[in-house]
Amino acid sequence: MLIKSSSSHHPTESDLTPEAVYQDRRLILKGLGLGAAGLGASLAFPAQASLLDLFKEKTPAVAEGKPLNVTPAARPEGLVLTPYDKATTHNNFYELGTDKGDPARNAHYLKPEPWTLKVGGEVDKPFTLDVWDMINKGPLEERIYRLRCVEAWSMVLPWTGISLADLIKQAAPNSRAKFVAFETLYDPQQLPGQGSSLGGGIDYPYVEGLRIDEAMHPLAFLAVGLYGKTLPGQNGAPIRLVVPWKYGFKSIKSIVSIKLVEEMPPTTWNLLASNEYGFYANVNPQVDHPRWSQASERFIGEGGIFGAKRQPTLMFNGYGEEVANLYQGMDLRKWY
Ligand SMILES: Nc1nc2c(c(=O)[nH]1)N[C@H]1C(S)=C(S)[C@@H](COP(=O)(O)O)O[C@H]1N2
Ligand SMILES: [Mo]
Repeated sequence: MLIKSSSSHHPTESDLTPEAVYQDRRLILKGLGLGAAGLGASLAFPAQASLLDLFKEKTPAVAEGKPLNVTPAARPEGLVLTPYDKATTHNNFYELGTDKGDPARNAHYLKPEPWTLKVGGEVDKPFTLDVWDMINKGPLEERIYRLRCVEAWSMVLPWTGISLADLIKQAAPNSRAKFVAFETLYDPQQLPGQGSSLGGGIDYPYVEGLRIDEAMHPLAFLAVGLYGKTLPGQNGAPIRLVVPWKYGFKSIKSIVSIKLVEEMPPTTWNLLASNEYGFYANVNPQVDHPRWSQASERFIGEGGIFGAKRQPTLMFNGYGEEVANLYQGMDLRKWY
């Protein structure tokens, strides 16, 4: 039996600070500290008044996507899905604001149509994908995946999309291709947080990466839809990565570039705080975040995050049988 006494544990801020604050990644960002500034994040910024007004104008609206041509996946027994309205109003997309409701409020700035995605780097056949052509032609498939944010909340979502490996294979990677680097659109007109402190002071564009064997794993997915409809802006329209065994920040949104590279590419949250966010970021209940435990999570269902029941976090977010072999012989404490 596992008995956790608080004294045997390193002292965590959870004993002193409300959960919403201590699991707040914004606290490490430039211009923010513990206390009032952290709580009133966007208001505490000396932001341009006009832009701030724009941001507060609209209340978070539930997104309306266009129906996609996809056969629904079987609903797995015993897994409750996060409702569409929760999945589209509780988001992390800092380029559209750092509060959970900001991305839904500000998604109207993002114009996902038309959209091109470049696939290149260490490949024999680089190409530019017309994303809407791909969406319209299909075939698309639906996958129901768990999503576990590093902030210790989780969802279960039905994504529509294509396998990442299938797309990468079309570019014919050469023998120097060891990693895959992903990049979000850079356009402060469409992603206003990129041009002001409302984006948390992060250096944009948001970048992410995978080792090539991770990227080629059959579970790695490029989503173009949610609940059988086109992806809302706040969820990363029109195309975003979904890597279900890793913390949510690996699942980069609104991507314009996929580049095969030789060296491990830089990744946004690792650049910001390398002691808190590693390159691998595999969901691991045994390796705590320096500021909070990763042993359990709040599942966002009908009731939203407040009052949501805690449930144990699963190794590799429940996908260990499929992916554990990718990390054989690696010390997952070191390679967090
Ligand atoms: N470009 C970009 N991609 C991003 C983020 C972001 O801020 N910018 N946030 C990440 C984080 S922390 C999470 S948990 C997921 C959230 O996806 P969702 O809002 O669709 O649930 O998106 C990830 N992708
Ligand atoms: Mo996240």
